[in-house]
Amino acid sequence: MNGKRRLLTIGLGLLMPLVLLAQWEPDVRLTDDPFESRTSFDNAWCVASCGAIVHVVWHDNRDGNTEIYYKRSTDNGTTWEIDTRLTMDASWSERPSVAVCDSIVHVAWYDGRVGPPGYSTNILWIMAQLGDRM
Ligand SMILES: [Ca+2]
Repeated sequence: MNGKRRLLTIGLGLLMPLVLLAQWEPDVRLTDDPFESRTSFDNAWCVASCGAIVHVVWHDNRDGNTEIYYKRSTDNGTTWEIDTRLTMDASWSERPSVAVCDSIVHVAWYDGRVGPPGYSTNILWIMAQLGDRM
């Protein structure tokens, strides 16, 4: 066994107990409307956190067509603020992803509002400062 392989084996051996000992908290229901709520199909980042602040984005059609929604917790998910609708357009808005850097939150999604109706998919983006209501 060469030196790098031995070091990797030792590193994995040290990390494995930490992974096995991870304690997951109970499930928390974040949406409560009669329509389907979905995160992105392609496993994009639908959750981002910075410190104790956790941001979640998803899409659902509670308002008659798919829209992007956002929810935030400022206490590591113990409590959650109300849902915030980020898009207000009659065309579909789906598959959001979220990123956070310091106090800036970025949300991108794909949307049918630009281009020929029903045929065009475009990427839209929005940002907010922490503390702002999105
Ligand atoms: Ca829409």
